[in-house]
Amino acid sequence: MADAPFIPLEFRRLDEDEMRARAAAFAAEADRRRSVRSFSPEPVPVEVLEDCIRAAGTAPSGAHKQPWTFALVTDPELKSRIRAAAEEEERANYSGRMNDEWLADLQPFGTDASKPFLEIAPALIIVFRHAWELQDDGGQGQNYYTQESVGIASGMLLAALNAAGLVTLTHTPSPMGFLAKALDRPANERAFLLIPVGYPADECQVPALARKGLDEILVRY
Ligand code: IYR
Repeated sequence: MADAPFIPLEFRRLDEDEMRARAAAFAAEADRRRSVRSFSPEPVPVEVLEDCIRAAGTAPSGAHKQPWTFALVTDPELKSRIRAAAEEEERANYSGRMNDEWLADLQPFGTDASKPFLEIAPALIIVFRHAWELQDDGGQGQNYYTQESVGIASGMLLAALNAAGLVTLTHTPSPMGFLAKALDRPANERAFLLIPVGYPADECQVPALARKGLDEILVRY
């Protein structure tokens, strides 16, 4: 038997009309989210970011180990250092580490090794994955399904930030080992995603993309 105490589930049953309305509204709001690379420097309310991180931290995780840390960076000097280190990796990526097919696939997005948004965006959230559990006595414990757990938490974070009226980019200037170093994270933490957050620049443009329709992503049995 489980030795964790069990408590009654708090569950609010919605009537069907409300379910339909909420599901449709959430889908429409998710569909308005776009990855943004052109940010306004305008600061964002820190409480909003904290609530979004709070929401991310409710994600399910393997054995409820909650194997994540969210580093919130607003310090301009630290953002500059992160930009410089990220651009160094990206220069190596764009000039050899990414193959021709990869570069061709990125062509429509017009990306290159220059990452000014890392300095311009008012906040960066770096999501760290705990590859193993650092115990209070310094020992190493096991974590489980950390990619899945941190992936879910990151998705919830992006959805929460979108719902709060902010824009984001999921950025992966790989390899991202420089982030644990720059932020002095403990030995068990691996950078998983770097998420610039803010408002879009006035002149912000995004690629004209089409999303797959439901018929292309849903198989029914
Ligand atoms: N990390 C690089 C390259 C890049 C890769 C993929 I896959 C993208 O969807 C976008 C960019 C960069 O951020 O430029």
